[in-house]
Amino acid sequence: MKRRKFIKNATLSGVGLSLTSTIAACNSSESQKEKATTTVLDNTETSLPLVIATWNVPNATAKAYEILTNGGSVLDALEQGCMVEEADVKNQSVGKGGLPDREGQVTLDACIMDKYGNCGSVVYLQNITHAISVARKVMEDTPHVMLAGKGAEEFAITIGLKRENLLTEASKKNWEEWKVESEYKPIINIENHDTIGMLAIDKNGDISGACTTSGLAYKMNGRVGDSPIIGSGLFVDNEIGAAVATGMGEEVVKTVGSFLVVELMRQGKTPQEACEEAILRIVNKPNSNYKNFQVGYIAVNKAGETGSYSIHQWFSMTKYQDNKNSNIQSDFYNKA
Ligand code: SD4
Repeated sequence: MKRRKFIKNATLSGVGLSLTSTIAACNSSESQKEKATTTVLDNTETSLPLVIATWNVPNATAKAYEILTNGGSVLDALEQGCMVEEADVKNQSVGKGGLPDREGQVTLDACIMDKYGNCGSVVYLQNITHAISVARKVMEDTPHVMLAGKGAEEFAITIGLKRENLLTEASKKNWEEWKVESEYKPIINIENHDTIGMLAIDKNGDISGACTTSGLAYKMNGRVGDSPIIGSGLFVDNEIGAAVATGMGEEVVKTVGSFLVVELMRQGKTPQEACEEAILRIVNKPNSNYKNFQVGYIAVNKAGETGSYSIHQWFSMTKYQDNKNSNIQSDFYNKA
């Protein structure tokens, strides 16, 4: 019903796509999926702009949506949306207040990719809250794609960002408690509400994406995850769609997850089907110990259809569209 309304009321702006196909509503269980399946008539277009993000981050999507609806650029929307989470010290998987590595150092990874396929990223960035802004400037102002460590930090200073201590008292306390046992074990969904991957389509139908994180808590010093790796943590192809990952970065990197999701959409899969197949690539590996870690994907295609899927329950996607900000529980693999 809701889906029907969505399609009927769709704003006739943007991509000029003509669909004679079936849109399977995403992020729902099989039965919900069936109920919500609706045939879309020729010339029906999706309502734009549209913003989706990993986890429950309504303030971030609201910021991005506000910028897009006020005529701002999609890169401004993504950057400022991500900055909301980076600045929130209560969020312990991104920016200031992020949980540190084993040595007590907070190190950030981030990347951004635009509609032309340009991209920028930073890895092992310290003492700078807004890693996403640095990634954007790497893309826009340098001949490179990726800057790491000290070089990234020095570059951040040249673009006017300030050094600050990212280790808050709360995160320091958590780290000190962890040190008592020093047992490294990924905690499923510890990232909830925090690490942010965001995809947006502007009113012209152009897609871009961004991702920012402090990575896995208590990682080895020097460890870099999937989030700043173009193709793994994030991939955008403005002809097809975009995807972004969250969770155990090592597993995402091994399957070049976000690129895989986009390529599966290129082959005709819906965003939902593509996210599901990318998760299956991980869990169906021989000797996969998927029960011990979480991975989640969200994706959007050029028609504005979205999808999300994870290994375990409680992953969710925040979606802002048609002036409505909603958090949608993701369907998941491990129902045992
Ligand atoms: C990483 N993928 O560093 C990140 C962590 C993450 O939600 O996304 N957490 O592996």
